[in-house]
Amino acid sequence: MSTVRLFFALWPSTRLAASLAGWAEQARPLTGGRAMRTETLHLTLAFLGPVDTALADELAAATPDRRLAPGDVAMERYGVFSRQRILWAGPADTPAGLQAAHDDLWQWLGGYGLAAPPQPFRPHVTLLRNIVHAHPPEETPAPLTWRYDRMVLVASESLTGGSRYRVVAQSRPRDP
Ligand code: 2AM
Repeated sequence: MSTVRLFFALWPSTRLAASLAGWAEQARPLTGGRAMRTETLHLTLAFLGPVDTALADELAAATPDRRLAPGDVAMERYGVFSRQRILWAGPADTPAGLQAAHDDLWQWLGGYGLAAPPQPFRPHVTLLRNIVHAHPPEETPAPLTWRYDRMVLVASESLTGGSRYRVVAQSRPRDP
């Protein structure tokens, strides 16, 4: 059986990604670690893991009609996941709209036999991996507002030294 590793994510505009890369740059002298490439920065809504390619095709075909209610999420703090040695940027609290988008998405995915992870949703953008000093820097850059109106379905291919991401589908924005 052939599989593909999939996840749904919010993808930042080029401009927002550049600002987030600035957050990574500010933190790196304090935490160490390896910066994610700017064009790969994202906020995961649902990590599906390896999925049979037939199901992946079905999900990609259905994604355009999974319209998201538009919303925003603040990038306002650094955080670390010390076990994974990750430094991230994200909101102080999960916005209700984003939580609802996450919950709706998993409810829909449940119809395909996929189950949400038991851990609560922690929206974040991974900025640095393999950090050495697992404490978030005290000084935070100016907060950013991320306005989103769609999500993307991404295939992740493992390569030596990282992952390559391929956007395979995206949801249509809602009509104004
Ligand atoms: P991370 O950045 O915190 O590692 C692709 O791997 C995306 O899915 C990343 O944003 C990653 O989050 C997220 N993800 C969530 N759960 C994962 C898991 N169990 N394994 C790999 N990636 C996971």
